[in-house]
Amino acid sequence: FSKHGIFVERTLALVKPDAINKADEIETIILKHGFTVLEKRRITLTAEQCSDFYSEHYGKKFFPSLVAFMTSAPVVAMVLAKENAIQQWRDLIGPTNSNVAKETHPDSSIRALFGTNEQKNAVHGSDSAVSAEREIRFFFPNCVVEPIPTGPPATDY
Ligand code: RTP
Ligand code: MG
Repeated sequence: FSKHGIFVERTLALVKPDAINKADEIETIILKHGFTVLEKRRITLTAEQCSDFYSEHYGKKFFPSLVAFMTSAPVVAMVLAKENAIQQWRDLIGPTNSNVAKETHPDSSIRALFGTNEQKNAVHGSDSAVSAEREIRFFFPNCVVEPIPTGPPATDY
């Protein structure tokens, strides 16, 4: 909370290349779950941009394949706002591996509904407040980071 009003948490969502043709359908689900889409852009990542975005995974066995996948077609990046948005969005997308998601959350998980396997899993979600801030800035460098004031401007006495 801030003196300016209620802080509504924000997170970064990506529709990944394997689900790019389902981006509108996925956005409809996002809105149905009470998120607000504050920002949206469609972009084809370069290998350099993707390596930077997923730098926490640099050196892992799946990294080269992840970069090839994520640069194979456009992604849709969105800033989502909602109370507890980071955890709420991670809950809605489900487990990383879409095959696991299909076992555990067959009807509700976006990764179960639109993904294929441990790599082609349809969507991304920031995993912490620090990641969310970094990832929002990555795609939307001009995005306002302060809480949005609600009500009349504060008066100083
Ligand atoms: P994301 O960052 O995309 O939201 O996914 P996540 O937190 O659930 O999973 P993370 O461990 O951060 O992995 C990032 C993405 O790398 C691909 N991946 N491939 N064993 C594999 O082949 C493997 N493991 C992960 C997935 O696309 C995963 O979402
Ligand atoms: Mg991750």
